[in-house]
Amino acid sequence: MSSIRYDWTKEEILEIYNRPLIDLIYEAATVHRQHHDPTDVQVSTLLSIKTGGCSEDCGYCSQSARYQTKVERSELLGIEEVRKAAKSAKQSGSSRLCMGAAWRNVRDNYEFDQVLEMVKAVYDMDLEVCCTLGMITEDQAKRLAAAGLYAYNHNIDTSEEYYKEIISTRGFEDRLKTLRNVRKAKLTVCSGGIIGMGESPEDRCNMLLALSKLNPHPESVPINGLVPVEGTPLEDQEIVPIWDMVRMIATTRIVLPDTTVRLSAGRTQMTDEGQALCFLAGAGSIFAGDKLLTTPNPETSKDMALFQSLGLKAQRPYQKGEKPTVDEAVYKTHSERVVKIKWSRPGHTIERNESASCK
Ligand code: SAM
Ligand code: DTB
Ligand code: SF4
Repeated sequence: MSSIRYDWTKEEILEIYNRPLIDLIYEAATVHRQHHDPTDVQVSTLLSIKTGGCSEDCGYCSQSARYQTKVERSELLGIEEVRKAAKSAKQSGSSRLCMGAAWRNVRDNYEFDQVLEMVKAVYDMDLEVCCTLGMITEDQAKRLAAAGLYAYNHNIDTSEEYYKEIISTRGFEDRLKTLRNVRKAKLTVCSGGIIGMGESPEDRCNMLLALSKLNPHPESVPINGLVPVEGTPLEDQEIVPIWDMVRMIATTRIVLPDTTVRLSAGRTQMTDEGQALCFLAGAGSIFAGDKLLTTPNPETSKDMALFQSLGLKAQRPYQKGEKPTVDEAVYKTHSERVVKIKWSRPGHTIERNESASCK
């Protein structure tokens, strides 16, 4: 059984990444079998609960307000729309619903209250609930946990060195800070990145090095192949070669043996045989459903046929951890919390102007 290491070096990871592919896949498949059931695949469905109009400038993103893409901005979804999406995700075999919002960070307002209600509603349907809402504070992470959240997705995206080429409106350290806040709330961490943005093999390995320094390692690491979106600065990037995707999945598998490696965006650009190699190299999870957040993904029926051919099965919820408990007292609404703070300042009394409030 390979050990869980937090002391990997750049050189070691790069040496793994550059091995002859045939040896690399063999070793990754061996590690995969030591730590996971290779026929078991965790399947998540994505739901964009707030689309477009984001203030950040992430160079790959269809949802940044800074680029002219075909994505239309929408308001936050209502609870019923979320329940409906969760029901259909469950019926199609997903064990997790991942709700994404095009936000730089979470603000303590009525919209966050609504997200907490969404989390609780999906939790009550016995699905694992994941959110990806941008940067969050420790308090916000704790309120999400109290509402029944199981995982928080926040990608480091690339190496610290290459990060500045892709995003200027927040730093690599900001991403790590949110991951620390997520851990303080005892949520499981989902953090990975994208390949195919013009980064070097060293950048890919340095991203894995940064993930390997997180203690404990993230429970889930998504490896996304860039989906070049018209209107974004990365619209003309070549589709990442399948061999790079397999190499990256295999290297992630070896460096983070206990982690679930998620074969994420970019699957519509791959053949069935290419995806089969990714599963062989240690991918243990996918996003299912014909849409990711704003870009296409393979049809569920196509994925099910692939699972059938490869002898894979979709994992049931909470196979890798306990169902969290809901703490009604902690995930109180913003207005309830604000009132509490306002009237509890020691030594400070506020006179109510009753006649004015009647007017
Ligand atoms: N706003 C939140 C954030 O940035 O954390 C959540 C949503 S964001 C769309 C989630 C992740 O999706 C990004 O960190 C990035 O890794 C991935 N992603 C976004 N656009 C992509 C694209 N065009 N191709 C591949 N991955 C993409
Ligand atoms: C992740 O790493 N990949 C997912 C999920 N986390 C939120 C998102 C992929 C988005 C692909 C581009 C889009 O559909 O907008
Ligand atoms: Fe906004 Fe997230 Fe897209 Fe960056 S990746 S522009 S933070 S939605």
